[in-house]
Amino acid sequence: MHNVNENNHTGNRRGLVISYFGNSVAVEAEGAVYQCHLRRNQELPVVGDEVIWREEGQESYIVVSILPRRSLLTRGDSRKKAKPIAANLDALVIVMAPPPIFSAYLVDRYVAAAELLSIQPIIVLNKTDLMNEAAQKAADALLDSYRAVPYPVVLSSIYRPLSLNDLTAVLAQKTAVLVGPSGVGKSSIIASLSEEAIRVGTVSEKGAGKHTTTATRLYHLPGGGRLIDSPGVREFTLWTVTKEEALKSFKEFTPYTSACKFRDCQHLAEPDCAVKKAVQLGKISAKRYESYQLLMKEAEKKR
Ligand SMILES: Nc1nc2c(ncn2[C@@H]2O[C@H](COP(=O)(O)OP(=O)(O)OP(=O)(O)O)[C@@H](O)[C@H]2O)c(=O)[nH]1
Ligand SMILES: [Mg+2]
Ligand SMILES: [Zn+2]
Repeated sequence: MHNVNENNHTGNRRGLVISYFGNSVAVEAEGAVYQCHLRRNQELPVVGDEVIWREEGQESYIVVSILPRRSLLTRGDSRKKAKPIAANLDALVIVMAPPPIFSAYLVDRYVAAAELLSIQPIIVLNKTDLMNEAAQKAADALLDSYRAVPYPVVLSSIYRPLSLNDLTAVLAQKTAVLVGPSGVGKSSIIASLSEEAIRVGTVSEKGAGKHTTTATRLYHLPGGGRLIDSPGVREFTLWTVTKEEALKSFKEFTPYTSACKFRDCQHLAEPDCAVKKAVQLGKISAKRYESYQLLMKEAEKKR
């Protein structure tokens, strides 16, 4: 928070938003972090934003503007207003724990969000150390729906450090946000991958009990790449997905849709639907199709 180059104190500088506090943000620039205030009428920066900022008075900093965003992930809060979570993402890491926590529907909501933002969804099943052989088989069957699309699937446990290598490989040089229910191990995974996260104290010491994340924060990976930790989702309604969006976001349907009898087929009750036929033949996961039907039903209600 100190040592601003004296020659630069009137000049605009560029930085990366690593944390957000309501009326200020932490901006990282050339290895240092500056707490920058926000003006009342300015567009709010979010974690992952590249911003222009400057010093305004002694050790007082302000955000001047936000550089254009590559992507912006939002979620609906209780008032059904879109609430931004993070910007400039390349990947969405969807973290789950073994059943009964695992929710295919929630995974599919996130996958749809990633597809609509054109960012890479990665599905992580964490806490695999808690599963016996039978549970592992059942989990593998669930995950096959995603491998078939294909989406990257990683089985991990923070007690088996090697299991995180696949994740590190997929995330190299990328900016990714970890999302998923509270307690699945998002912060623990980040702490296993980033020394910086341990220093900041993103998780409590092993066995010291629960330490729920309350603020979104960005961490650097040692080999390049950035991981954003976010609070676990408590509400189930994440986004208002329209029918058009739901139709677009199941990308494994695409090779079949041109063979549907109706050009505007929604793959629900229509006759001669090639998507439904593919589901019956096991070429499209029945579980994924079930999520699709639920999303379409939800979209119908919101019209
Ligand atoms: N057995 C086991 N426990 C784990 C694993 N990963 C995390 N945990 C434990 O699960 C608990 C919750 O982990 P967190 O990392 O805080 O979970 P989170 O997803 O960040 O939760 P929120 O911040 O509330 O969203 C902690 O007690 C961790 O030690 C794992 O791979 N195996
Ligand atoms: Mg956490
Ligand atoms: Zn169809």
